[in-house]
Amino acid sequence: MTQGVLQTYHEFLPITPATPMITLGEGNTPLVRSHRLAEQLGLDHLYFKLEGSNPTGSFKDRGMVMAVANAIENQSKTIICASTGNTSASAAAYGAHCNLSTVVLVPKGNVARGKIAQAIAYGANILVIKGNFDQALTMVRELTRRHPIALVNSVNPYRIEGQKTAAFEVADALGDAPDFLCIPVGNAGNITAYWKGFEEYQETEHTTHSPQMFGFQAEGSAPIVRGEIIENPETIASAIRIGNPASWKTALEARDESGGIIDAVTDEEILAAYKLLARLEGIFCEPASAASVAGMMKSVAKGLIPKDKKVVCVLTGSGLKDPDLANQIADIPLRELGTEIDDVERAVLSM
Ligand code: AN7
Repeated sequence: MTQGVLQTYHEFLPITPATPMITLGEGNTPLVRSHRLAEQLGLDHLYFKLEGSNPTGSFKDRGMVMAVANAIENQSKTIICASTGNTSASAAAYGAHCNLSTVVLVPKGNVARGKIAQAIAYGANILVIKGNFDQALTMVRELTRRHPIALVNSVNPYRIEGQKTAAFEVADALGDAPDFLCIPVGNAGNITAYWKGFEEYQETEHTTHSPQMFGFQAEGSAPIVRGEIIENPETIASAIRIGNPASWKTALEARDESGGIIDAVTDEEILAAYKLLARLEGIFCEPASAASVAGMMKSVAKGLIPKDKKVVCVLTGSGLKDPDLANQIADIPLRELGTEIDDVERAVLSM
């Protein structure tokens, strides 16, 4: 039976005798060695952490299971979040699993269709906000100050605690920490969580060092890179379309304490990486996730990542979340044929 992250890493988590040990099978995701992309780039040790393999298709489940367990421990009956999509899908799933009422605020027109479908399927109360993620987050923070509703965005420290387990898994799989950890940055909870995990693993002598943290924002939504709040963030990677990250300060700490960088990648670079991953590696991630690979490629080209180092790119969510995008940018024509074997044979042989 699957253990889940609460059981597996309980000694590192804020678990008490009253914490319900819930799980939907989150964590224990694959760390896949790059095959063709590494060869193309001349990298000796490139790996992908496939967080799309979590129960709702993103890394959010690691933090959500901890935050929801804590909400139950605190006798909450309702959980709430603002979301660019994945947090709402995850909250809705764990809310359903634990018989909580789940409320999600999502920005109108900028959430991938698969993520909305998940929130609907799991039975969440969905409020579509005529505003962006940052405005929705401000509202849920205020609402949870006014009412006894549990906030399950990553401003909730239990989310960070759960999400740091991904760093443990990476280190466990490699036998030590990698040299570089490339990760997309939106609200900056995940880079904060990975850094906390790597630091704790080094302190407890599970690893000998911690990686340089390389975080990547989308060019049109890069407040940390620019050093200022972006009022109207834009990017095709809707998951990281965030202009005022809640964990800004701890992202800078992760960068500076690890000797890393936080840089921006363009939508074109994100889409190029998204296609390469699918076509060269057989890995279909969502565009926000591809930002880590786009950033890794940029950093290799700049000489910031030496080719003999161990590099892990975190692929935060599944490509199936956003089927519209895959179809929009498709450059492989679909060919319609009848049931004449000769026609089909000709088509097959002409490929
Ligand atoms: C696939 O779901 O913010 O830097 O509301 O869905 O920890 O915010 C999602 C973020 C990267 C960025 N990749 O992580 C939300 C939300 C994917 C994501 C990020 C998100 P953070």
